[in-house]
Amino acid sequence: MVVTLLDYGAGNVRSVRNALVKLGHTVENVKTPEDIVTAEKLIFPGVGSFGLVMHRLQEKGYVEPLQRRIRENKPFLGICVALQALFEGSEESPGVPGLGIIAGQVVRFPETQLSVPQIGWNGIKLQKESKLFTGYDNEKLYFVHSFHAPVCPATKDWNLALTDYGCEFVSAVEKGNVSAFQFHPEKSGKAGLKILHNFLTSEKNASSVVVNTVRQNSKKTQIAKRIIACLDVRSNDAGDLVVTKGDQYDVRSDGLVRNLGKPVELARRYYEEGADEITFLNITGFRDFPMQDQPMIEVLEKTSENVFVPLTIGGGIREFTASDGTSYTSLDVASAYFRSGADKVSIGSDAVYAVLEYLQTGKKTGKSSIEQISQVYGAQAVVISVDPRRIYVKDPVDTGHVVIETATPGPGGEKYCWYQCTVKGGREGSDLDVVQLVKTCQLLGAGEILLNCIDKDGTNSGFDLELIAMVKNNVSIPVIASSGAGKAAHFVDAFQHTAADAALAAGIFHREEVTIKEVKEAVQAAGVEIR
Ligand code: 1PR
Repeated sequence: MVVTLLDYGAGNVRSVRNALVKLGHTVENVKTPEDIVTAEKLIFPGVGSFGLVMHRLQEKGYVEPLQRRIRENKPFLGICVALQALFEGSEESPGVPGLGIIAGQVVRFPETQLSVPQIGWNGIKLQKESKLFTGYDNEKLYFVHSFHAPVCPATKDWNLALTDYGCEFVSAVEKGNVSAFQFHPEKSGKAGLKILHNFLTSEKNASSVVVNTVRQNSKKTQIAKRIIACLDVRSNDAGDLVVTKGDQYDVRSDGLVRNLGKPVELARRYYEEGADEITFLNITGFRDFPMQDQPMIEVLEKTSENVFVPLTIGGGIREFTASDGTSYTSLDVASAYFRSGADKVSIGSDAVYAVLEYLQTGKKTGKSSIEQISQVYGAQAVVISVDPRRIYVKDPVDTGHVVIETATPGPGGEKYCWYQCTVKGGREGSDLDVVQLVKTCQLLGAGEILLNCIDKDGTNSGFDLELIAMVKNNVSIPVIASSGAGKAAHFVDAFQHTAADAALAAGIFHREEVTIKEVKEAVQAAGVEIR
């Protein structure tokens, strides 16, 4: 079948396109407003903020045709912000009118104990029978958003599924042939592909009236803790792009860069084994300019053809002037990655520079990579990769930094330490501590923290729980625990002793010491919610 995609050039719609191709369909883009009305099946993947989406639709003259298509009950599927766009407006972009199909306003998640944005795999409670969920077996689906459609009388006829995250919100709507999901089916693994398949193959509903038989699961849904596989990528001495792995960031063994496999193949293996997310870090990105480093773009393009869980890319997200004088903003670099299949970008060194600049003036410039990318793609697309190392001190006073008393004393028996932020893969230190960094990054618009630890990296000795707990206490955005996992029990520790939202590992997975399945079994056996 020919599926029409409403791609207005805002971000990663490659994943939706790839999912449709994988399901055997041909994808065409909307080229004129008329295409919106005449398309047989229309998919609208919303990317970016509510205001940005509506602005682009207005600009291209798509608002009226969309309203008409929906009024005429022609097959329509909206994803993420596209569900929100069906409403009259959103707290995210006050004063910007939505499509106005459903009465009411989209609102921000309440400040609770839970991290905002909601990033991860959550359940749904189906409210009525729907062909879209034929064969669906209560699997968790992937969500990433800070704003949601509240359950209210105006949504009653539309509610297809509800989800709990601090409050109950509308996670899917359907009326006749018009449907929209807050979750991302194209990023929800095999369960998501099945739902997309159902949308594409279901016959048209003759009328917009639906049978309102409440079906199943009214049990509260819970977000799962995520298990992430990380691939540190760089060129080896023969010039091949390889997955490598360091010990405390030293990736050479006997003078040569360790080679643990090919990025695209390894990523696919981890997807098949049940990884909730895959992260690629171009670890020499501070040196090589990524826009000229085509292999990383290619890695993303190829990976996203077969991997239907979220992909993060880090390394070299910063502004750059090439030798021919062409200037690239960090937004240009990030956009190239989003277009190639990334869902999130991870900023390392440049976040440290941005925070140092902010702390000097106390003023946002709007020009940092964090601000620029967050503004266009939303906070949830901006991860900060932190590379801290412990600085031990005998006395906690007068360091000018947030110091903790540690259960692991330093080499001279020091009982206190602070965490110094580094740049260029730990090659240079800074006078910034990890708490200053993460708090300021959140203020500048970051949506998630990937918390490495140089002291722990590659040691197999377990995560630095003191570091993770401290960072978690200082931000409300999700935190990914990273560095040091050596066995499944270490993941259990991370989730039982800290409030980490996800845990990431590299070495143990690459060396096949522990599988993702074993990690998940151990975590689940400990009573932690898992996918
Ligand atoms: O500074 O924006 O160009 O980004 C560079 C990125 O590359 C940063 O995210 C930085 O963490 C990463 N990086 C730079 N050098 C290295 C290195 O290893 N020499 N890798 C490096 C950092 C850390 C983790 C690792 C975990 C888990 N890798 O991501 O995968 O520690 O490892 P484990 O489970 O084996 O212990 P920029």
